[in-house]
Amino acid sequence: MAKPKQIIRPEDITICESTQQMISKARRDGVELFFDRAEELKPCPIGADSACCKHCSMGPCRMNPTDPYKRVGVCGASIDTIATRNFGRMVAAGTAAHTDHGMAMLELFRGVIEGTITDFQIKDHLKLGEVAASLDIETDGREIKEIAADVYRELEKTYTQVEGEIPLVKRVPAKTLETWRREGIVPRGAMREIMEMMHRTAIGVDQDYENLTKQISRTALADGWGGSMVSTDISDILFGTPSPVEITVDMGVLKEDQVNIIVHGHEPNLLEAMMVSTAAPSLQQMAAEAGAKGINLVGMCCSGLEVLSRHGIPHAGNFSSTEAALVTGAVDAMTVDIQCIKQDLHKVAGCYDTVFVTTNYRAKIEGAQHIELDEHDPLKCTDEIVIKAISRFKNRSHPIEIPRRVGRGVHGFSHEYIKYMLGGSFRGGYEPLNDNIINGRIRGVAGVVGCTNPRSKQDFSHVELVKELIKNDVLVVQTGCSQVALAKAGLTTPGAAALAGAGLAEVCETVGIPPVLGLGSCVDNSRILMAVAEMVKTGGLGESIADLPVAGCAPEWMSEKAIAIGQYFVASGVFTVFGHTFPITRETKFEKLLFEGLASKGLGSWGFADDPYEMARLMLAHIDKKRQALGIDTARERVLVDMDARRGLAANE
Ligand code: BF8
Repeated sequence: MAKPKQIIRPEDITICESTQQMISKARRDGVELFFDRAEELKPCPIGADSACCKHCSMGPCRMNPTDPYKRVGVCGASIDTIATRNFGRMVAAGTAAHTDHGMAMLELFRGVIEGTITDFQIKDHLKLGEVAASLDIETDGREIKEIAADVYRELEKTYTQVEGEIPLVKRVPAKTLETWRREGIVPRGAMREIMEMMHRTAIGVDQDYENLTKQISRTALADGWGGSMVSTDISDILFGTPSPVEITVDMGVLKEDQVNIIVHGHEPNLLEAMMVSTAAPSLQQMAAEAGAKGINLVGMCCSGLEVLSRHGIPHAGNFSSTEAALVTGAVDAMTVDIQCIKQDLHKVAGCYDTVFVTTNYRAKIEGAQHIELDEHDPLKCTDEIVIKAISRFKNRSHPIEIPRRVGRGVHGFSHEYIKYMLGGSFRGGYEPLNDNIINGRIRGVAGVVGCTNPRSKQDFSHVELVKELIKNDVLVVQTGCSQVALAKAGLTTPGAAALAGAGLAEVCETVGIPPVLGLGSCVDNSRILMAVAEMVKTGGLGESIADLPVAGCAPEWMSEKAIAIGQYFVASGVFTVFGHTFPITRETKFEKLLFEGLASKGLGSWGFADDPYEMARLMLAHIDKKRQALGIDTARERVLVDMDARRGLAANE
């Protein structure tokens, strides 16, 4: 007799109560979600350990992960060559995603400068000036468009520069850059680095795992200090640099009596255009005539985080909740552009007659309706989608069940705002942050970022890890789906300082900030790079990023983009822990290089843990080790550190 299929309880799949509720509803409705497939489809054990090479037709060659040096591939490739190649291609793909997104933003910027695109403008002149100054572009007495044209030309090199160093490495602390130069990993343009990465990982090319790892770092750095940073800078220039804003998250932001439109994806232009369409009096009128009390625009994933940070647009949930939101039956339209769009959203949307639209020529879904966003006339696309959503509202035929939960928080902390909030308008700078780290009120800073993954309980590791960190006086900065998990759990409110250790709580209460700062989408990890660069330049905490008492973590990662981000943090000098799974064969030379060897070269290192308490332990141990090396491990008594003392500390290293 066949064994009865075990039904997993929703509370074992996710700690997000709204998603739990929708998993139950989907089961009642007979709708399959990705959680179900994650249960059915066991991951390939050889692939999970990166012990398979399929880059030519002599294979695929499978190694034995439990005895990795027992055999080699048909061509003779060792486990180290194979795993490094696989890792390199993940970094290349992740870097390509971020840099192609950044390039799209740059093209939009060029259209605005040339006057061919008129629906978007240069909104943040201050940021334009700062970006220009950081690239040594003269701004005094010049027209905005002239400055912008020069900024465009410099930033284009981030992609196209065939030799030399990309312009944005000017922002890297001197000693970190010196290490990169010594290691030969200063990036050229991303196109060159990705091309070389793909070439060197093809059959019969680079078969020295250490040499390959250098190209892996260089490619990832072309993402973090290149394509992602360009994306953040240009999005700020065009749409405004975020500053703290009160936000709402979770599925309770959907409204039964309104036309609900969810924008999911990554490029902010679609949502910015959608904001204009949904506010248009003619479409508001059309919605009212259909019986709606309004048009409710809501974001998901990173698109949602871009506009949550800039404009306080409500956010319905992170990656693992995108199908679940459709199960409410309340979504009249969902639009998607690029990245992290599950193919089955189209099918789930179909079960509830939700209008599902792809909008970008680079990311169509077989069978799904496509209405392309043309930046020269963006409202043509967004108006059409709003009209379709109104029509679906009018003809709603499915019972609606919206979870009531709404989380609140304060988000929108850019690295520029961190400077201002800690220093005030007279003393804007990172000195107060560094001082509070030196005097021990703040033990260190942690970036907790990244995805959710159906193979680990949704949001659980994010929330537990962050609670552990703040309890131990670690200030947490966040991007991506992680911050949505924390916002739902109420940890991005200033009141969450009550959960922090005494030192961190005192700083948060004095400044009026949460202990967990949401910095934006995944490309905005570049804001974390800028923040750590500022910390080094401010002084007192060492000379390179690798000296800082900081650590990073992506507890529930799933995307190749996360691997690229992890590698650029590691190559920048940050100890970076990934949770639940790591694409490597254990007990190999490549593993030793990533987890120990890179740090001995002056870079950061990778860490891995399967539960959030162990992740926190690893990160705290690293932060304490760095504090000890800086000679500030005993500085927990409240010493006031002035500039002289800070210089003294730096000189004593
Ligand atoms: O870039 S955190 S699941 S949405 S990959 Fe995707 Fe991961 Fe979310 Fe944004 Ni980032």
